[in-house]
Amino acid sequence: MKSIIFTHGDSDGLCAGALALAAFPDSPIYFTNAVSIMADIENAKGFDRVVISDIAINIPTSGQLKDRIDRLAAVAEVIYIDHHPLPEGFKADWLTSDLTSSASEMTYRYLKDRLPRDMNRVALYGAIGDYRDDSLSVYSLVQDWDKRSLYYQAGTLSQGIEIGRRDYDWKRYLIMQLAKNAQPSDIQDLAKNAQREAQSENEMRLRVRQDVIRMRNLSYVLDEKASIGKAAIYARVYGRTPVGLSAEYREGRDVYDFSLRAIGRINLNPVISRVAPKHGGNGGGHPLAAGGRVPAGNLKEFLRDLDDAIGEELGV
Ligand SMILES: [Mn+2]
Repeated sequence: MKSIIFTHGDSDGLCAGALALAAFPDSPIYFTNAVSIMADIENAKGFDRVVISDIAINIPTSGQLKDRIDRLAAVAEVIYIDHHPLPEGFKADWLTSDLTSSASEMTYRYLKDRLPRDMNRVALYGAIGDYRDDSLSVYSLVQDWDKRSLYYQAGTLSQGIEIGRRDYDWKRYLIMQLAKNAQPSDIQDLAKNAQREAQSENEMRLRVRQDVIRMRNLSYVLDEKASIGKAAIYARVYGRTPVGLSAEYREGRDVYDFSLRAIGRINLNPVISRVAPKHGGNGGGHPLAAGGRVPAGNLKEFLRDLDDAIGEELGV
């Protein structure tokens, strides 16, 4: 059977892809996302098995995507594994969805019979990389390992891929190494990049501590030239608000890309999907981690509105 794998380029996506590759050796690997999947899926023509992991189903294109994959599923085995929120009422036989788990853990469990048990280590790197390492089901796998060594490896992977984010040949090589259960610390360039990234993250953290602007429920920083997700965490911490945001100006498009991180009882996904479009933008994500894009001219107004909306959501 000829298989093909589509996955995301973050650490959860890499690990899910590596598990799929270990189960179905020699499959070609494509990196995609919720937007590009519509075009990329055409590459699945002629394959008997199609694995798609860690790719969210976008609301605006969900109908089209379902049609396309239904047609594919009529002639091939389709395994679609994802943990992002689904469009309302979305159902498909080919879909495995769980909002509380990582795509890597789900892929491991789905393909378990085809994988050596030791490969659960790769699933754990992905779960840790996606902050989905606090469930009971993950904990039962963590017990197979020394926790300190495990987190060192997971950290090396997620830090190491912050450098060379768009180098997909490099990421394909990483998937092949992970599929062999190679340790991230033994992949030389990855380990070196992780060390560099740790250093620049620390410098960024100190900058954010200086630069953070605090609103009532939201603290933010702009153009920190670092991972916007991590800068959002430190904005939240040093701004001492439940939500942190980091935004970065994108020259060519005259927009800001932003990332949000929260703690406590809030669901950022509906808040962002409501507020961003009011300012000509879009966005969404998970309860405690979300992101999106707004036109540069509307940023300040968007932030004020968002601050209010978070307040309403929190009932303060
Ligand atoms: Mn992902």
